[in-house]
Amino acid sequence: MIKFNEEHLLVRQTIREFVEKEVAPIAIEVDENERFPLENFKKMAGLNLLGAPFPEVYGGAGLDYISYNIILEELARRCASTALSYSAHVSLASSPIYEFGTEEQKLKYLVPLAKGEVLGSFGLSEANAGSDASGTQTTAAADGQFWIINGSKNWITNAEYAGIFIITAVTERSRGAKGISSFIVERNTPGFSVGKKEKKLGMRASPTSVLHFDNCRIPKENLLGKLNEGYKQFLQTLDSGRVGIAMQAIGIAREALKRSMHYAQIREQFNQKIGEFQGLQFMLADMAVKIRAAEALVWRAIELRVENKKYKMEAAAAKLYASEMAMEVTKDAIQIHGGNGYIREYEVERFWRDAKLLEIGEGTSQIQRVVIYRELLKDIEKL
Ligand code: COS
Repeated sequence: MIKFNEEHLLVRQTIREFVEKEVAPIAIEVDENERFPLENFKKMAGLNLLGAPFPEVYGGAGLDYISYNIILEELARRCASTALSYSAHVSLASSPIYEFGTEEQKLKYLVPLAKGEVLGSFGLSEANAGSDASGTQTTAAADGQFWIINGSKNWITNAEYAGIFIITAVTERSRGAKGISSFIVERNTPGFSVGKKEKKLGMRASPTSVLHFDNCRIPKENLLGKLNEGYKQFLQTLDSGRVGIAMQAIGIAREALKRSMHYAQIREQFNQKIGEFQGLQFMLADMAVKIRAAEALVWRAIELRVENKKYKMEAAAAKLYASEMAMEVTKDAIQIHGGNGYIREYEVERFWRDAKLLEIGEGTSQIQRVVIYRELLKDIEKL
């Protein structure tokens, strides 16, 4: 089990104070207006959080993966939209450049991302390539010193505000998933445009848009990693991203439990605090147990990743269990708050709306079960 060191405790305290002071007060408003809280990101850049897990030489804060996940959890407690956009920036857009980029690409693209001078976005999914990400239709054709990209991407977090995009495209159709590559696209590239912003159930302050590529010409050197290895790269990126999604689920659920505990101590019905009814005590106890079970799974996945061990199954298990747990816990939080739980002022209905995304993004619950089963098959003898 992971033991937090002084740095981790300091990170949690610092981010918690920041979130209480800056993020929490606008959380209701940004959800209501479906407004991206750019000010949160500017302030986080000031605290050097936008490149938290990357080395200082690339503009990062040099924190470890544990601290990064602590930041995510604390952000998600008060504004899950901010946490989601933050994780898309760090884990989905910046990490692939750090993991697979050349030194030149790191200096040119990772440094401004990590310093928070520009926001990052990751374009993988398409209208007909969601769970089946190998079904990518977007193409990248070599043309002298350029790649010419054509196609579109759907449900892309941060696109409206991002300046740097990591995208996937087919470079050799006949090779199927082994013919997909990753590319870095700058926002102002001719032929590239960000389309309509989607209206969503939850995570409403985290912008989601469509990307269009119409003979978009990018320099040859913007291929990210090796040719035709894009599929493998993003599966690796998603393993880590799924841990972050699980962490956000825990953040949301912990806040839902805290609100519910407080509410049960003040709300009176039948001449007593509702928390004195054993029915409610059981609900609250169950919520706490589920959160602890999710925490055990998530921190186990983090521990394995930190130790450079295989963690694909643990990441999928953590994501699956924690996101479903967050849906159950936030549903019960609404129930405990009764009529007040159903109105926006008390926020728990937002927690539930936000939690739903976590069962879908970075691989649905069904895909996580597929991944878990396949990992089990590989190692039946060890069961
Ligand atoms: N590190 C290194 N390599 C990895 C890896 C990792 N963490 N994870 C996978 N790979 C490699 C595999 O080893 C395999 O390599 P070889 O081809 O050399 O054997 C390759 O990547 C492909 O992996 P796999 O065979 O498991 O891929 P599948 O096509 O069978 O995967 C599923 C199928 C459905 C599991 C996969 O497409 C998936 O996760 N889909 C969901 C996509 C998703 O989450 N979309 C939402 C995006 S929101 S940003």
